[in-house]
Amino acid sequence: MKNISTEYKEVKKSDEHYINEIIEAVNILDFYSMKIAIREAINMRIPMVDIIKKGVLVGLEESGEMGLILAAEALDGEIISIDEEEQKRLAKSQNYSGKVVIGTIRGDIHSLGKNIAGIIMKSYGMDVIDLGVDVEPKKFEEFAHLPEVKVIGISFLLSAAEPRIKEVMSLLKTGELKNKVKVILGGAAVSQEIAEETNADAYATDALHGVDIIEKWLKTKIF
Ligand code: B12
Repeated sequence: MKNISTEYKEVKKSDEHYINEIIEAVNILDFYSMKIAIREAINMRIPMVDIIKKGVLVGLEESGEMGLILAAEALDGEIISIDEEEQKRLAKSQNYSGKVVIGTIRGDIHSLGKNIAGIIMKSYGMDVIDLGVDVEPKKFEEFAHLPEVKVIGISFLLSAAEPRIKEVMSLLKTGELKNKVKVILGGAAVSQEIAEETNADAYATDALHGVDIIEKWLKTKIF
């Protein structure tokens, strides 16, 4: 008969096996193997944060931008197919007070980075409302008024959409919303300069960086 510690080691060993399959698939840029490996890891109930941090992100160290695009598609496709309850079970159990609203700015239809950021936020146990792509500035404002919303995360890949970012910021940084919500920008068009020009509270160099910033905001309850 196995004792508990042996069983525990066996579970850990098999987790590692599934994580290695993800790393390997991302390394060799094999999209279908990525999907299968991610799906198997999900079926094994491996926490989402481990699938991403120990699997996908480690694999990406070798495979560059094409790997990022493929892995983002693969993750996105697999996560979307599991229901909200299961997603919550796979997330870190954290108690954050406040919801995060994300969306890609009006005029911009790039979705992969925003989706990955959303998946990582959910894997941390954050409550996320995803408004999709091509989101009107007014819509961000409308959601910012919801009592539980504390953070607005805007994805922004097309430089031409900068005036829309300024429009959102002028709606969110005035009146009662000024001290109610924090705004973080993410995506390829974002830089320190853009964050300063638009008056955003922060910008993310990548999704994990963004989630760290949001986690600090939600934990320190500075609202
Ligand atoms: C894939 C892609 C597309 C796909 C998008 C598919 C999809 N469903 O998203 C398609 C083919 C549709 C597309 C279309 C276009 N594209 Co395009 N596209 C890209 C490409 C190659 C990769 C983007 C991507 O998905 N990366 C992978 C993801 C995972 O990375 P990411 O978006 O950077 O996100 C990461 C972080 O930034 C962060 N993040 C992102 N959002 C957020 C949000 C928050 C809140 C947080 C915290 C973090 C966060 O998290 C992610 C993980 O770390 C980039 C090149 C590049 N270097 O970015 C060009 C690029 C963005 N595209 C570009 C252009 C010009 C276009 C088109 C106008 C082309 C055309 N002439 O039609 C159209 C735009 C149409 C429109 N109205 O939006 C330009 C933009 C240039 C600029 N500075 O304005 C780029 C930079 C290519 C280039 N070098 O010229 N594109």
